[in-house]
Amino acid sequence: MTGDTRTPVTILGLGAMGTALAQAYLDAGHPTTVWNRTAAKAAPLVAAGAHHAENVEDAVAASPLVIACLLSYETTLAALGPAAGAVSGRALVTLNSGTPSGAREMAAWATGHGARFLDGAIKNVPTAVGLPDTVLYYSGDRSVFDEHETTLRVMGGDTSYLGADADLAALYEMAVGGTLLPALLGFFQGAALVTRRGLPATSLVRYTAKWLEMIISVLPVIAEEIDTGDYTRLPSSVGLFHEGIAYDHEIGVEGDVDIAWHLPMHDLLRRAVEAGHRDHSIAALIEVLRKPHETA
Ligand code: FVH
Repeated sequence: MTGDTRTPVTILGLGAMGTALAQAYLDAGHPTTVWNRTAAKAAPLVAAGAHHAENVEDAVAASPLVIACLLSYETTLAALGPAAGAVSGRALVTLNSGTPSGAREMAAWATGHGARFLDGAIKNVPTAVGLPDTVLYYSGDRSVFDEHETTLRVMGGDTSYLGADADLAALYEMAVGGTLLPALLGFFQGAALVTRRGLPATSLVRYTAKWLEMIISVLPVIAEEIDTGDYTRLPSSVGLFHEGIAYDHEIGVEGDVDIAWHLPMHDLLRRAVEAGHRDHSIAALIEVLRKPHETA
């Protein structure tokens, strides 16, 4: 295949992620148009062969596939405003973080102006763009995914379509992303403890990585317990974690670290015990985390 036969792509937003996406398309030989609010950020990509559009309307008009990677749905809507007349008939893909309601608003704007809309999420860092196992998932207009799947895979090989509801990708983006900060905080607490003892944080990595692998190994069982409401399979009970509350407080004092981030989790554990889940698997915490549906 020659470069001429590859789908022209426009990238809107040249932050860390948008720049990596544009570079991936240039590397893959796609005619690539770029636009950014702060135009100076386009210079390295132009030097690498990208076409720089002076305004967002020209950027949208330049390609059948327009990929926006701005900060949020709000900033994407604001940036695309002047291009409202140009999006009709084009495939518009958004790749920012945000909530499902933001995705629905974005989808309503895009389809209301005649665009074929696909929302997506990239679950990795900019340096992982283009790698075979980099995860991206999409939802919305299936025809956009089917028509441009090969082109979308340039951004990451582990690419999938979740469904026709435009807000599904944002739902999964938030649902998967929720693990990140608690997991990192756990590592930071461990690093605070060992560095206070004069040991390097790097000495933890091997063991924490194994611990994370263990968590990965039990996720399927935990998920099945949640889906069935039968919290009897995983042999790690709410009661066991409840006992551990005391250790968190003790290590906070002994290691001189702030354990305040544990307190809401301790509260969940206490409420789960009060609700009768002491002998249930830790997956039963979802019963106190998930608020009851309000009836209208
Ligand atoms: N970077 C990462 O590791 C994560 C990985 C997972 C997914 N996220 C999400 O991707 C979106 C973009 O992230 P980013 O890393 O590219 O973000 P920045 O480097 O901060 O660039 C932000 C771009 O958005 C433009 N922008 C912001 N506000 C406006 C606005 N009002 N109008 C027009 N453009 C706007 C900004 O333009 P400028 O400041 O350069 O002029 C950048 O192009 C994000 O949702 C992550 O959560 C990345």
